[in-house]
Amino acid sequence: MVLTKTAEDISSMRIRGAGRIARTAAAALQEHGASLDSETLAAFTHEMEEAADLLCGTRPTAVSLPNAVRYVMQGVQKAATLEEAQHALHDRATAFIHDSLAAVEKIAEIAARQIPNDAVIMTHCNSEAAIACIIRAHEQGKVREVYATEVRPRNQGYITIQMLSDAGIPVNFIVDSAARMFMPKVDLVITGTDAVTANGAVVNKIGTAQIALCAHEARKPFIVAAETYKFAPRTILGERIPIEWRPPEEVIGSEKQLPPTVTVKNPAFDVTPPAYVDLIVTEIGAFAPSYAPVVIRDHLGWDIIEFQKDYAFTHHYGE
Ligand code: RI2
Repeated sequence: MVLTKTAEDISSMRIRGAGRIARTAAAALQEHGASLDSETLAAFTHEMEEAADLLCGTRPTAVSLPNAVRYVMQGVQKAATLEEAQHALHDRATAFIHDSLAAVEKIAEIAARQIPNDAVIMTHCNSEAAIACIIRAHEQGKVREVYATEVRPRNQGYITIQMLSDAGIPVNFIVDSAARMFMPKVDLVITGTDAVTANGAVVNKIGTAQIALCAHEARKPFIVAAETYKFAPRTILGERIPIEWRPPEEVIGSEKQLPPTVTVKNPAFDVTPPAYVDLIVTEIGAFAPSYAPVVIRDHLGWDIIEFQKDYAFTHHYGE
């Protein structure tokens, strides 16, 4: 029950943000495992694998989700007894949630060193990792103001401006299409990410790529805050990150009738090429995007490629 509700909440974006989705999935697996009365290891593993499939099918782009599920499920899959599997599931979910929160803290600490005094920062969408960096720099007295975008169509920018305001940070709220106009006024851009590929491309909320392009044009650093579990192992094999397409109603509302020849296209994410990314800040350090394959090899492990199945995503709207 908790599992189904969690899956629905992630799908509908009541629970959103790549890190939060990952932690919520880990907690849902933990709760689900504790609620099962399976009598054998095989039955328990089967039920848990079904739960893992359900969660991984909710949203296709944020790789934090399958990475978290894989980490937790490895405890079940490597266990020799039912009791061992139950304990490993519990311990791994707890560890993932703890490590995820600790990673955000560490990223904030590392990124704050990259932020100059009296900084004007632009951010896009609502990323707990990116906001943690800005707040940490603010606590060090280094932030003059932030430009935060609206983030059509789901308006996650409203969450961002509330969080920044709660932290006492002056904010300029702008529509997405004003990013280029204000870019000359900012010192750097910081965003989060839903996935980093093996070649260092950053998959993030729609609109990120054009902001990165504007930053590149204006020679302003484009910095990405990314826990290591945002890196996508299967991209080592040349696989592409699927881009989630969401319903037209998010863009036009449910009441509006469109003219008959009009189709709404609503991709939720875009891909920023590594050439437009200056720095990726993780909990293990800050580096250029070209370091991405090393992170995948050393911090996620090649065996992750074996584990991940092809989770079919059925909610395609448009293409
Ligand atoms: P944190 C969000 O996706 C945004 O694209 C955000 O930049 C990214 O997750 C990372 O967020 P959505 O769930 O993990 O709003 O840094 O579609 O919070």
